[in-house]
Amino acid sequence: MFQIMNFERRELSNPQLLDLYKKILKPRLIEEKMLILIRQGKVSKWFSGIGQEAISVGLTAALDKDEYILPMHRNLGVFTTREIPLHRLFSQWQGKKNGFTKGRDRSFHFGTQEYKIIGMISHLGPQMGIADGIALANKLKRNNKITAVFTGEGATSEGDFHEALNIAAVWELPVLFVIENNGYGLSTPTNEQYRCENLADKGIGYGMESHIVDGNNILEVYHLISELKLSLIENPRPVLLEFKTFRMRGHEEASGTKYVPQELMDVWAAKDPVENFRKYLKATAVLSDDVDDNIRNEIKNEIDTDWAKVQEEPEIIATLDEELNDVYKPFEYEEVKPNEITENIRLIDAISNGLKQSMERHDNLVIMGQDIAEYGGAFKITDGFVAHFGNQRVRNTPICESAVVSAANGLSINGYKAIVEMQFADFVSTGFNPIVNLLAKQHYRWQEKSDVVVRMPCGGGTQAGPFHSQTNEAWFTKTPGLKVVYPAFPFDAKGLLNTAINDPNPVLFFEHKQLYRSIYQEVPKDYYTLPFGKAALLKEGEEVTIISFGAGVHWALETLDKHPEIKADLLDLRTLQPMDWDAIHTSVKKTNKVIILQEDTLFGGVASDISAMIMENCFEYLDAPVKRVGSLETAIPFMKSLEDQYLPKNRFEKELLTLLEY
Ligand SMILES: Cc1ncc(C[n+]2csc(CCOP(=O)(O)OP(=O)(O)O)c2C)c(N)n1
Repeated sequence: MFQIMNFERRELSNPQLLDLYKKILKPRLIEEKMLILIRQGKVSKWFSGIGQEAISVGLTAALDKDEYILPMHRNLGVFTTREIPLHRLFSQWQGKKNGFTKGRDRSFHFGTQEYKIIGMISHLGPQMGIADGIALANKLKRNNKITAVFTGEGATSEGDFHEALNIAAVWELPVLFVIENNGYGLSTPTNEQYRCENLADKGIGYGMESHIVDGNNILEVYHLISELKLSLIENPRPVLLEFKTFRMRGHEEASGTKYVPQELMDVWAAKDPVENFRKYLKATAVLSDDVDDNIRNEIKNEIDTDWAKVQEEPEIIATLDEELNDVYKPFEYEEVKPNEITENIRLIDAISNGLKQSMERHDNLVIMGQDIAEYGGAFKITDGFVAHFGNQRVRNTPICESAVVSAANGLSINGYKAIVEMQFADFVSTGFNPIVNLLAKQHYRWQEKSDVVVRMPCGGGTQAGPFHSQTNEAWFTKTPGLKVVYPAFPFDAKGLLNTAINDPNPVLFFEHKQLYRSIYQEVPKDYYTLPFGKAALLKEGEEVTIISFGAGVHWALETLDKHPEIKADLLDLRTLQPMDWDAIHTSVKKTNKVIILQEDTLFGGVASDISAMIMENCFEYLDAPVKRVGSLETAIPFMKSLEDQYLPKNRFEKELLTLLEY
């Protein structure tokens, strides 16, 4: 009933062929068991890779064990071919502790450094950018390793696909981009997904070699990947591979296949990758019936034993400590004291200075951003860096924030530290997904750090209009897993940036553009660090607490200069996540009145949460309602008169005086 496909063994010995057979049979038998368990209600969700195993298995078998593979939700064969003990996989799927995510993420949504497999986040596309970063790290290490990343044909419609392929092409990264074209993205057939004849045709648009491969023929897959592996070592480059295959079951088990024409199912059933390979091995006398039976029984026993073992593992018990402690990777802050030799420099110089000294300190630190290399960046912060550190570590990127942030995460996974400079903080929106979903959640999900700093030139007052003036810290303070730093002075900026770079967690580092060249301070010439989570008490007084950060601190200082009679505590928060709640509570308990000044629009901003925390913790100390002052609830306008009205600077004085009179 199965057609014999054209298998070519080339130099493969009988034991090698049998080994490949065992490898392709294993995921199939596991899946067959899973299908039974689903019917018994013992497994809830299952994304089947039946019919697609030759790709996962053939590719993984051809790569070295220490070469990173980034699979998707149908690539069980990658995990089994890397020989992850089955009970660990089962634990993962059952949400038990011996899995890879402590019950925090399901199915194949995990990574493991032990097996050099980096699993997906649900958003599909970011995988490809991570692969770029991993491959870049390999290239910088000159270790001759290649990286393979999987995607379905559906996810090739995502911008991340384009961005990642483009970066890989421009940077000549040794990445295999593996498209498993299985006919459907959930219920969407390929003709509603893309218009070119073959997805491999897109390679030409990226200046990239591409191949169309029979994804159901394990030997074709294995030989091609083996050849490419050698070829990529000789000539590092990305290659686009379109594997033609078919999804034989529903998108996931519950969703069925009603929309798939039966004749299509029949055609592809005849091309079953496991059955055809078995037929070939039997026809060529490599595999006998007895040996086949033994192999099957052995795998089935392993599955049953490991499944039984996992049933005995206890269910996860939720504890607050364990959950909260895993959001961030523990970071041992190393204090490097500022030395006394200082220079009077601007905020922008302090940032540049800190960056440079951190680049010297960490030879695994890579900076990426648009126009940051020879041009020195939009604000010239990295001017001269290429001459000093070379263009491998100071990298111009194409305009593609999403894949660059994902690549930064890939660098981190493969032993580097990464800084991404947003040209303007506003443009982080096109890199938002990987920041809040990938970087922020990675440590909590599978205990892997994301050693990335995203630098954010932000803020208004420069008449730059709605898309070059925003201060969007609240987009990120909302998301557990991110740290958010927002200095107002050169001294703080340099010390906090150095700490941000040392910290293995993802940090959003806000740099106010209007302060860049207007604020001077004596700043130590040498390297030093400052701790996160410590507000600075800039002024002390008993009447009122003023809480602010960034440009707001300077507006508050101006107001206090104008009103020397006001006796205020002025707290500059410096970091928003972590927040120095102790400093806030201590001051409020002393002054009994509080006003919070933020540059962002009010609703949903940091001031609102500070206000709520004060209400909850200091209510009985308050002599007046907590006052928040922020920008108008509009986009930030361009013309000066409009921008002046929008920003809270001019309203702050009035609100402060009103509060004092309450
Ligand atoms: C950004 C995003 N949009 C939508 C989804 C929902 N979704 C999950 S898988 C999937 C289909 C993916 O199709 P394809 O890439 O071809 O992979 P396949 O499932 O066929 O292997 C969709 C729409 C998602 N996970 N992420």
